[in-house]
Amino acid sequence: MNKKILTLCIIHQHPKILLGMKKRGYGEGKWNGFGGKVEKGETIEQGAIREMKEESGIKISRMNKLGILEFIYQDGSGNMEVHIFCVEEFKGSPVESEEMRPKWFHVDEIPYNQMWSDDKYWLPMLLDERSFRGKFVFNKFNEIVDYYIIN
Ligand code: 6OG
Repeated sequence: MNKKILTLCIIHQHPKILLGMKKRGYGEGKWNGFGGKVEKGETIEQGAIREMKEESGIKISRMNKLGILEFIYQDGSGNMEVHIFCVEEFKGSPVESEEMRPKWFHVDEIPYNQMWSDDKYWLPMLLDERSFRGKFVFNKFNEIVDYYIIN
């Protein structure tokens, strides 16, 4: 099965992080970082920068690649490899796009119950600037049935 390569960027300006409410499509109704599919002819980093700009209006100046996660879907809907970046410097301020409604959250008030269920395992590591690698298996109800994460 072919594996899609995607990016996910979280801006961390301690004690706050920027998340976006996904307004449509895959992951609708969840808070998440900004990102999407890497396109043909661009590097993963270029894809991350492009998606961040398209979805939030923010131009990344410095980022740190901290994680790679593999998501396996038992329903066969296509597996993903998601490259996760912590954005440390940027230009501009977040604006709502057709896809995302951005909002700053205090690190003590991250809305894990309205996020993908894998996030609680790795987001604390990203906030500690620890790198990580992992794999999550989801059933057809988008519940985690198996996972590992190492750092
Ligand atoms: P578009 O297909 O809308 O990009 N993504 C996930 N993020 C988290 N935290 N957990 C998951 O668990 C995810 N699956 C996908 C990758 C989709 C965006 O959503 C992320 C992309 O940034 C299953 O362009």
